[in-house]
Amino acid sequence: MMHRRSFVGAALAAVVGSCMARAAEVTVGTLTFTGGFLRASPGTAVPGAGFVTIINRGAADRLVSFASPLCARPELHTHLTDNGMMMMRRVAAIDIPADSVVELKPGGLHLMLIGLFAPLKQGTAADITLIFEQAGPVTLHLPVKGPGAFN
Ligand SMILES: [Cu+2]
Repeated sequence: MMHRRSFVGAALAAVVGSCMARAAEVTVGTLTFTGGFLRASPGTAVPGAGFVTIINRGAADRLVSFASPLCARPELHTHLTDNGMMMMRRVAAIDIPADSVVELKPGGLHLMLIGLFAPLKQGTAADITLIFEQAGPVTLHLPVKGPGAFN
């Protein structure tokens, strides 16, 4: 199973990896990942974006970075409004409070794939490895949806 190594460090690795790797929802330890997707990007000049909802049924954790073979510079971003202008800002980490749901979604927190090596084509899928302070790395196989997709 090619995505098995995604679930490094989790006690449930074998169980989860064998049957859930390609499903829309993945659970690793106390974290469940659902509704993840990337947005199609027509070229490589504009960064790609990724989104996923993280459900935490355990103690607090933090998303500290992510890794991807798709781009040179993966960054965690948020949106904020400055003088009525919607802008994106890099954040050092994303807090995942205990027993919480944290949504990475268009217009809010997101994964920014800067320096794409190739266009992200709708209908394909790609691996994104989220790196948590406590849970460690978790690789998700995310579908690439249309450039304006909201979920
Ligand atoms: Cu961004």
